[in-house]
Amino acid sequence: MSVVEMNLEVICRQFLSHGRVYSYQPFGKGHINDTFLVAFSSETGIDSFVLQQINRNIFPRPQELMHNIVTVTRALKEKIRPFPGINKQYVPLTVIPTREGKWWYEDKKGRAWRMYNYIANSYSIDKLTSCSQAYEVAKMFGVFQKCVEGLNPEHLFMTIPHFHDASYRLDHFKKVLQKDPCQRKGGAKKEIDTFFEHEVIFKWFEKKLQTNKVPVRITHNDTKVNNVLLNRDTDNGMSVIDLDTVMPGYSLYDFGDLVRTGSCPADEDEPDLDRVYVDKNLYQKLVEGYLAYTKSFLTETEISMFPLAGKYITLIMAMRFLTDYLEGDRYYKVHRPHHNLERCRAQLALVHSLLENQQNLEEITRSAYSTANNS
Ligand code: ADP
Ligand code: GN1
Ligand code: MG
Repeated sequence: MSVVEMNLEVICRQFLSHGRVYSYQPFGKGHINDTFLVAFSSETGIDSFVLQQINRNIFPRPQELMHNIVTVTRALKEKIRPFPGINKQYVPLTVIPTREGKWWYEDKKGRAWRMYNYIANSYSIDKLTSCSQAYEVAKMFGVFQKCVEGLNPEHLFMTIPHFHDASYRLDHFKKVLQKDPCQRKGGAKKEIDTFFEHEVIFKWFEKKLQTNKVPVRITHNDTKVNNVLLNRDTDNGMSVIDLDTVMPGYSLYDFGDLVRTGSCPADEDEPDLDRVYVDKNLYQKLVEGYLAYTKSFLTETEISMFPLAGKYITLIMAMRFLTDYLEGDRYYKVHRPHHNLERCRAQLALVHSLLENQQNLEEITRSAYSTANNS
């Protein structure tokens, strides 16, 4: 569907009263929603907004999704102020209601739209290029965690049930494998075998969550590094975005996805697997940044499981990419043939490197914990 067919003018007017769409462009590199940067002109000048079409195949209940987002964005706005070194740079993501006072708009074709403030002078990156970026990105997700601490996880909806549930994902993967609807499994034999070799990691991690009584918190659940906005001039963290999967979960899911996307200097779909490995310096900065605002309330058990969390989440993500490949690329946006298979291969290469470096990561975590500030 082209942008013109979607009639962005009509959609924007549901949210903004006076003026006209001056320009618009597709925005960002997310795999899930369709995002547009819209410039809207009115008597007061030109203002920019972010308009998103929520992917209803993935989020069938926008009402529940937006309830979660509004709850959390309010908490972020209220609680952000007292933290040292954060309040001046932080620009909270704000949901712009429709003129009727709703949090999202359903058009005549049943498509769901929402609008956010545009966080100007910001950028997001798919892979980190410096230790200071690693620290900033992790710090922002730590701040996020600190701000939502006080909220009751039971007051949020599960926007995607079983999102990081490895047993559920594995079960689905096995069913798809059996059917092989697109006859693609022959080309992914090596990767499929690897999952069966690694099945034990899933079981072990899940058992540890249970036996260690790791607390359920409100978590972001999609802490990939491009879901933090950094300031163009200073590279400081500006905001945490992409709140669609904010729901009850474990802090280890968030730290794990940070490791997956932030400790590797290559893209998540890097075809040259020699470039996919865990950079220990980046890992260290992720631990330090995340702990800067969470050390005071995360349990020692949670922190001791940090080095396992990256492996667990990266393996789940590898399996989700492969499952989608086998199902015919129905979930993730793909940009070339076999893209999901390439993503899976890169993620498995990272799992391999994380396994090889397990002991180093444990040492780094212990030492970063003992020296981390406690804000
Ligand atoms: P997806 O769920 O598809 O990943 P995101 O909400 O992460 O969608 O948005 C995609 C990209 O758009 C982000 O990575 C970021 O670059 C940009 N973006 C999203 N919201 C904003 C905003 N409010 N201000 C500035 N940039 C934004
Ligand atoms: C999707 O929305 P985006 O692009 O930030 C996905 C995440 C995956 C990620 C892999 C709702 O995140 O779970 O980790 O792609 N989001 C959803 O890049 O499935
Ligand atoms: Mg995103």
